[in-house]
Amino acid sequence: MSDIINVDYREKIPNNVNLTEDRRVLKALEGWHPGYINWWNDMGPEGFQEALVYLRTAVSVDPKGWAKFDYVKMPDYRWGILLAPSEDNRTIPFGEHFGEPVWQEVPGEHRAMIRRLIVIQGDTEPASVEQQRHLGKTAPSLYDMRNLFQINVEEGRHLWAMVYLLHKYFGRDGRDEAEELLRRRSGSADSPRMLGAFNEKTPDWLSLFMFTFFTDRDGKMQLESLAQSGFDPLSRTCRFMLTEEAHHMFVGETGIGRIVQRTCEAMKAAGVDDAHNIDQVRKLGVIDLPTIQKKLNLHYSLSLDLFGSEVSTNAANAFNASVKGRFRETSIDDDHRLKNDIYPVLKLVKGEIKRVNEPALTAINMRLRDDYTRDCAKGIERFNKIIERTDVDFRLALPHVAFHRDIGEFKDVQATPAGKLIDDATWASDKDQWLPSTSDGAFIASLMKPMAEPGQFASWISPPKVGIDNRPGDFEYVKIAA
Ligand code: BYC
Repeated sequence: MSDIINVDYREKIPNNVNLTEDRRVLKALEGWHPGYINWWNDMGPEGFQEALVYLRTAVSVDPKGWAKFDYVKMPDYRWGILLAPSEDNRTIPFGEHFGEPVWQEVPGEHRAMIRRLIVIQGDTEPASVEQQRHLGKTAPSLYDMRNLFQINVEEGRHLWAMVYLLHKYFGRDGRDEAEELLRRRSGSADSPRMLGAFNEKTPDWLSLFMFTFFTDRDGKMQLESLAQSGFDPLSRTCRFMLTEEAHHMFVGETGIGRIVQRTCEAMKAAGVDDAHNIDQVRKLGVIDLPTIQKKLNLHYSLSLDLFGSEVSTNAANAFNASVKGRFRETSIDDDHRLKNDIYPVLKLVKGEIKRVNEPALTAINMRLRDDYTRDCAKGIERFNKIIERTDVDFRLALPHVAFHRDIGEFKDVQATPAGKLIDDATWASDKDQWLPSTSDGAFIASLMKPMAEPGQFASWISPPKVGIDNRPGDFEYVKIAA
């Protein structure tokens, strides 16, 4: 079968997988579609379903020319099934099937494992839309509002991507899982989303930017690992999703950067030198840097939990089975089987945090998390450069991996952001210094006033350097009263 680079938009479900000739899957997806639209109408961006949003739609999976921008009402967005082109003669890059041709069908012995990974991935996508659904109402500008909605429709598309795999390759149980993906709800007591961070609230725009910086970056790492998969349709799906994920992280990184910039500039203009004088800084109508640090602590620690336990037989089995690889697997210089390798893991040993060598195969999650931490740290340094350029004396930092954890080695202990183990009483009395407190939340909430005129920006965030699709600063990214 030749590769289809361009996406067929004449179809009800745009796709580059030849759906018209795959009657069974087409029918299954057409059956799922109304439930999806109901979900979008119930759980998608609240209050803006009729607005015209300047959105990007993928028209081709060719990296050079795949975007088309236009005003679209979100429920009319063309959610489609898009896979990256298949690579000629691709072979499995790791695990016990290393070097064999990739699979075009699901191998029976790995069926349950692959389905589980697809379901977990699929579950996060609608969860994030649910978490962010109320944020349109407090957008700091039309530019930011448009970026939020772009992310939301793309998360919707990522759900479609996983649902396609379930319908195409998993028969009846795939169909049942696809229904369940529309039934669970973020934060619900009865049927919550599967992973912790996706049941948390995203109460304000600083949280949104932290989420897209930290949690979408976990998405990038997980998608990169799944893109290595021996199951080629999963690999190709994830490869295309990664191109969209990049924009989500861009929104997070530039969002935090613009907030930091604005805070530092306002401090300088008012002659406030002490970044820790929170009251003085807050009076300027900007978010003080210590509170930004607290939000960072929260979202980084929640996102670390998404990597699972440091030492995990699930992860070892998935690697061994050639189902889920490592970050940039093909550029790692080793045997890609990890039969005799070791990897250092941070563990709790007799009440102390120590580095312990573990079989590299069971330490796959730890390795991915380390790659993630390095990626996050680079971003934090870029924020520190912004602060340095304004001469404000403050540095942002990632907290220790033992801080505020619910999964893995450190879930039963308490630690400070510096990594000092503390007892429960100290944690209870001091945690408001490290995590956003109720009053921090109330202060940030007081700043969340919508800015709905083109070119207008809230007091606490700098305008972006360039517009989306090179549009000018006062471009009307969202026509609200459509
Ligand atoms: N919360 O061996 P363990 C994204 C469970 S984000 C709740 O420690 P494993 C996006 C685990 O399920 C990326 N439960 O971990 C971003 C297992 O339960 P069972 C999403 C958890 O399996 C922003 C047990 O604990 N994609 O795309 O090696 C916006 C022991 O598991 C958690 C993926 O995650 C948790 N945090 O690794 C939109 C990729 N952690 O089965 C989208 C697919 C562990 O014993 N998922 N458990 O009942 C995976 O690769 C792995 O399942 C995990 C866990 C990394 C999640």
